[in-house]
Amino acid sequence: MSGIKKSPEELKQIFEKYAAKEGDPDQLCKEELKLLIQAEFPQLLKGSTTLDALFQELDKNGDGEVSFEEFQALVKKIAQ
Ligand SMILES: [Ca+2]
Ligand SMILES: [Ca+2]
Repeated sequence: MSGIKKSPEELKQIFEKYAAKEGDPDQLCKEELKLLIQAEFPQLLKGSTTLDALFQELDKNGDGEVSFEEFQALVKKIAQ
C-alpha cells in the first residue's frame, strides 16, 4: 500500500495542475516542480536526492523548464 502509483491520466492532471501556476502552462518551472514533488511525491526527496538534482535530471534540454515529455522520466522513477 505505497500509494505511489498513479494512472497516466492522474499524472497528466497533476502535471497540468502545477504547470499552470506560473508562466508557461505547459511547462513546469523549478518552483512548480518543487510544489508538485512536495505535495504529491515527497518520497522522491529522501536520501541524497535534492530538488535541484531532480530538476536538472528531468530538464534534458536545459531550457530551465520541465515539459510533459521530460516529466515522463519522473513518472518512470515513481513507478520503480
Ligand atoms: Ca508553468
Ligand atoms: Ca526542458
